[in-house]
Amino acid sequence: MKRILVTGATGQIGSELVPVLRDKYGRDNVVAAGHRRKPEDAFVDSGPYESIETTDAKSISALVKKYRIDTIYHLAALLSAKAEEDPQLAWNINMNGLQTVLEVARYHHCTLFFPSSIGVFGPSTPKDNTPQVTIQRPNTLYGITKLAGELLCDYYVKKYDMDIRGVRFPGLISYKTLPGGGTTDYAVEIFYAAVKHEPYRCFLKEGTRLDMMYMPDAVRAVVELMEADARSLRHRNAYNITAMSFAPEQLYASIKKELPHFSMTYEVDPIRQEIAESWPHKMDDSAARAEWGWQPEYTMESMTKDMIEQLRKEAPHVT
Ligand code: AKB
Repeated sequence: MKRILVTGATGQIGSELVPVLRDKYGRDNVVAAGHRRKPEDAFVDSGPYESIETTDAKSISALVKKYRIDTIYHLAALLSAKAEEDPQLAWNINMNGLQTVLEVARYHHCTLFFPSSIGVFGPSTPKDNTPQVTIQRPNTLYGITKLAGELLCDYYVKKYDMDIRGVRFPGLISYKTLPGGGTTDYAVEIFYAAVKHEPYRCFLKEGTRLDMMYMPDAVRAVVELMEADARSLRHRNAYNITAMSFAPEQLYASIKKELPHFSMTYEVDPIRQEIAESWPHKMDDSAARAEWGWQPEYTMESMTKDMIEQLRKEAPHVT
C-alpha cells in the first residue's frame, strides 16, 4: 500500500484529492499537510494532518521519515493573480518550495506529483489546439515558476532516475473549497452568486475563452496518471489536459438555463484580463489520452447542473 504526503492539502485541489486518496489507499496512509496550524475539522477527523512550511526541508524530511512516505503530491503554490501581487513570495513558495520537495523526494526515494498549469503558455503560444510541445514564453511570475517547475521535474527524472509526473491544469471549477487568487476564479464565483440569487460582476471580458475542468475530472486525472504504467509515459512533466473551453458569456448562458433570473455584468480587472489573454483558448490533450487514457466526463452543461445542485445541498439556506 502506498504511503502518501499531500502538501497544500487545504487548498482547492487538495481538499478534494485527500478524501479520494484516503478512500483508495486507507485513511492512515495519506498525510494531509498545509500551512494552517488548525485545519478544518473534517481533515483532522478523516486522517493524519500536519502543519508545514514548504521551504523547510528538515521538517518535511522528518515527516516523510515519521510516516514512511513513498509518494508526495506537491500541491502547495500561489495562483496566478496572487503571484502578480507578490512575485517574490510566489517565487519562494512555487520555486523554492518545489526544489525543497524535490530534494526531499530524491533523498527518500519518493515518487512525486507536480501540478502545472495553462499558465506555462504565453502570448506567443498558438491559442487553439495548443500542442503538447510548443512555444512556452509565459509573461506572468506564476507561469514562469510553473514552467521552470516542469523543466526541473524533467531534470530530476533524467539526472536521478526519479518517477515524477504532472499535468497542466486548466481553470478548475469546484464547490468544496474556493480557489484563492487565480485568473479563472470567476468560473467558480459565478455559481456562488447564482445560487444566492445575487447578480454577478465578471472580472474577465466577454469573449475571453479559456480551458476549464470540473474538479471530479481533475482529481480522477491525478489518480489515473499516478496509477499509469511508467513505461507508457513519454511527456511526464507535464501533460495538457482539458475538459471544456468557454468564455464568460457562454457559462452565463448555461447557468441562466437552470436559473433564469440570474444576471451578470462585467467589471474587468486589467491584471487578470491580461493574464487570461496570454493563455490558450483550448489545449490539445491527445498525448494524455494516448499515453495514459485521459478522458474527461463533464461538459459545461453537465458541470453547471451538478455545481448548482451541489451548492444547493451544501448551503440550502441560500437558495
Ligand atoms: C489560475 O487561474 O491561476 C489557476 C490556473 C489556471 O493555473 N486556476
